[in-house]
Amino acid sequence: MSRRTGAFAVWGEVALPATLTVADLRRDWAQHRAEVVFDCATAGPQRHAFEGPLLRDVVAATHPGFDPARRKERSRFLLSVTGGDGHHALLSWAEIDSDFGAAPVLLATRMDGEWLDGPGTQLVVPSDRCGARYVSGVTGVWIGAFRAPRSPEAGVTHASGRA
Ligand SMILES: Nc1nc2c(c(=O)[nH]1)N[C@H]1C(S)=C(S)[C@@H](COP(=O)(O)O)O[C@H]1N2
Ligand SMILES: [Mo]
Repeated sequence: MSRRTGAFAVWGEVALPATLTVADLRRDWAQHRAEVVFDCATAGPQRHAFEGPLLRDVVAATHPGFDPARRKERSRFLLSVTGGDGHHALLSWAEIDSDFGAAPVLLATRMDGEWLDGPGTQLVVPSDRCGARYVSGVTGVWIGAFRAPRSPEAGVTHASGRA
């Protein structure tokens, strides 16, 4: 069966994976507005007005596998946002976490007054100068901890404790 139009998965190291539509994004979370300008190497600068919930609010509802009280643990998580055409971009959880970068990244429900129910939600990264992470037609948002490869230097142990 093909996915519902505009539906996307929120999955990974989460307790409550979800399949959401643009209608869900509009109904279940506070909507924010962002007027943005981003540059594209091929198409030049573009200006758009987006509305939608904060990515961090939507992902938090799936209960990512970190202790919300432990900032150091949260700082190890990454997100990968994928479009239907295979384009995908990474963010770090710390970029959008209100205790770290607090970037107001959106999953848009509307662009320039047009609803995105048909094309699907679009990632909006107002702090980016380049348009590459404005992933459109989002089909998946993955979140999980990044585990660095072992250092070639022997005997390096992992730090622990509170940040
Ligand atoms: N799904 C998807 N989203 C994407 C891209 C893409 O190739 N696929 N290109 C990105 C780039 S490079 C830019 S500049 C912006 C705007 O691209 P557009 O002018 O093609 O909409 O969309 C971004 N979002
Ligand atoms: Mo671009």
